[in-house]
Amino acid sequence: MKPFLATLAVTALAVPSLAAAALPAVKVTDAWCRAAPKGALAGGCYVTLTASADDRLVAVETTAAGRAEIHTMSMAGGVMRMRQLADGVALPAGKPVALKPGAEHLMLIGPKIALTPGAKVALTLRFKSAPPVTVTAPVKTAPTPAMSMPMGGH
Ligand SMILES: [Cu+2]
Repeated sequence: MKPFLATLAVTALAVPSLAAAALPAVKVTDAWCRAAPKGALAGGCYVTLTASADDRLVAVETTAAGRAEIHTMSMAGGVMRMRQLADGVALPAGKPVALKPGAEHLMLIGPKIALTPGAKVALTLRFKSAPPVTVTAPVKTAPTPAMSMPMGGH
């Protein structure tokens, strides 16, 4: 059976156009990172994700920080709390999912660059099904006044 399977694999690679049409994809728009004071221990980044088929954002990577995590923010007993989403964010087919301040967001832990307006942060987003997407998120000051939040104001 082995030679037969190998032939199949080669055939599949030889017709990338057919394979590409069926591949799920996630469109990433409106990527930005919130400006943070010099020496901040963490910073938030935000994107809008639109998946072509049901998918899930499972990880984020960047060279601009020690590591990056997917967080959610919620109110618990009148206190704003943030926690890491171990299983990521669900992306229903065709529905734009906005990661935004006060809700789901990407968190840069230990930024290696100054998060000042005009700086750029390259983010690689990994999905359950779709291939990874790398975007460049400009650093901007928040469009709305920053809410007071625990864990260092991010
Ligand atoms: Cu966070």
